[in-house]
Amino acid sequence: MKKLALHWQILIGMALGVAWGMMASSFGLNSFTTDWISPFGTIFINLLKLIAVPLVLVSLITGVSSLSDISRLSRIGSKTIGIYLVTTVLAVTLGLILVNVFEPGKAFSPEKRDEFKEQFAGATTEKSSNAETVKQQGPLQPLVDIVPSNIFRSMTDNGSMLQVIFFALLFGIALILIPPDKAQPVNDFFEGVNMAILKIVDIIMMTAPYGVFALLAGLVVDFAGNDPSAAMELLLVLGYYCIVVAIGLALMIFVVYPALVLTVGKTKYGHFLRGIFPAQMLAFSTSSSAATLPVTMECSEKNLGINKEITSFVLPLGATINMDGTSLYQAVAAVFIAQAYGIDLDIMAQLGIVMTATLASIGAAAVPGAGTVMLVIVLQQAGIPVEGIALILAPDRILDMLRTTVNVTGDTTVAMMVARTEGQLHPPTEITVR
Ligand code: DAS
Repeated sequence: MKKLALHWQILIGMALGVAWGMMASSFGLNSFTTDWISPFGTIFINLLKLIAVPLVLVSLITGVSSLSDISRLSRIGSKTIGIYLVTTVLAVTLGLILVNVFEPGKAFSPEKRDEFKEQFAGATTEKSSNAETVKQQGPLQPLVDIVPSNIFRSMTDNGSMLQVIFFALLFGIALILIPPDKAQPVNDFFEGVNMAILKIVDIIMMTAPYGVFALLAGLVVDFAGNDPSAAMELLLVLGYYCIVVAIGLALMIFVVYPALVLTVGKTKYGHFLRGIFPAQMLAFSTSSSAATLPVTMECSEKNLGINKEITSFVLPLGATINMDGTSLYQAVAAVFIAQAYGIDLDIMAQLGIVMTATLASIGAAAVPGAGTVMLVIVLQQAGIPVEGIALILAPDRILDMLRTTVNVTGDTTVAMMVARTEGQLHPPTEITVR
C-alpha cells in the first residue's frame, strides 16, 4: 500500500489526538494520558528545541558565506537581498498588526489564561525578571545583549538566540573576507554539516504525526479536565488563530505582491498569477520551497519570461533566505502564545520579534516544518515559554502549506521586479502597465 504523504499523516495524528483527548476526558483517562501519552509530546518539543540552535548556526553561516560570489560579482545580488529583506520585514509587520488587532490569544477564557500562566509561571517570571533588570540597565542594553561574551553559554537553554545569530552572521562574513581557497574547505565542511542537520529535521518531522497526536491528546485532556465541551473552546480559539494567519498570508498574495508586480514589475497580476500557479500548487502540497524550486524556476522562465541569469540566483537565494509567509506566521504565532499566557509585549519586545522573525526566516531551511523549528528562537528571544508551541502545533501543517505558497510567490515577485528593472525579460511577458 502506498505510504501516506507526511502532511496527511500529521493531519490524521492531529485528529486522533483531539479524539483521544475528548474521549479520555469523558471516561476519566486523564492521568493515563498525562502519564503515558503526553511525555511523547514533550519529547517532540525537546527535539524541536534540540535542533534549533545547530540549524540556525549552520544554515546562517552557509547562507551568508554563499552570498560571497553574488554580492561581489553583481549589484543585482545586493539589490535582490535588499528587496528580500524589505518584503520580509513588511510581512512580519503585517503579521504583528493583525495579531494585535484581532488578539486571537485573548479569545481563551480568563480562567484558562490564568491556568496557562500558572503552568509556566517559572519560565515567564524568570524571563520577565531578566527583562526587568534589562530595563534598569538603560536604553542600549538590548543592543549590548546581542553581542555574546561566551558563544557556548549563548547556546544553552537560558542563552540568547540573537547572540547565536550574531555569531553566525559574523562567522559567515568572515568566510567571505578570507581568501576563497582558504574558505572553500570550511564552506564545504559547513555545507556537509548543514545537510546532516537538515536530515535530522527530516527525521524529527517523521516523528511529527506521533508527536502531534501526543501533544494534542495531552493538551485536550489538560484543557478539558473532565468537561469535554471545554475542548471545543480550544478548537474554536485555534480556528480563530488560523484565520488571522490566513488573512495575513492572503493579504501578502492579493495586496502586497500585486502592488509590487504592478508598480515595479510592470506586469498584470492576473498574468503573473497564472504564470506561477503550478509552482504555488506544488508548494502547497509539498510544504517545501526547496522541492518546488525547479518548478518555480521553470514557471518564471517559460510563463513569465524572466531570463535565466536572473532566475538562476534570485530564486535559489529566495528559497534559502526569503520566507515572507514564514516570518508573518512566526510573528502571529509568537504574539498569540504571549496573549494566551497573559504576557504583554511592549513595543520594544514587538520590534525584537520583527528582528528575530526576520532572521529566523532567513535561517529557516526550505523544508517542511522548518518555520516551526525556528519559531523556538523567536519565542526564546521574546521571553515567551517555548512550551507554548504545543498550542499551535496542531494546525501547523495546514499553515505550513499556506505559508510555503506565500514564500514561493514572494520569491517570484522579487525575481519579476529585479528582471524588469534590469531589462532581463523576454517575451511572452510584455509591458502591460505604463
Ligand atoms: N516549509 C517551509 C518552506 O519550505 C516554510 C516553513 O516551514 O515555514 O518554505
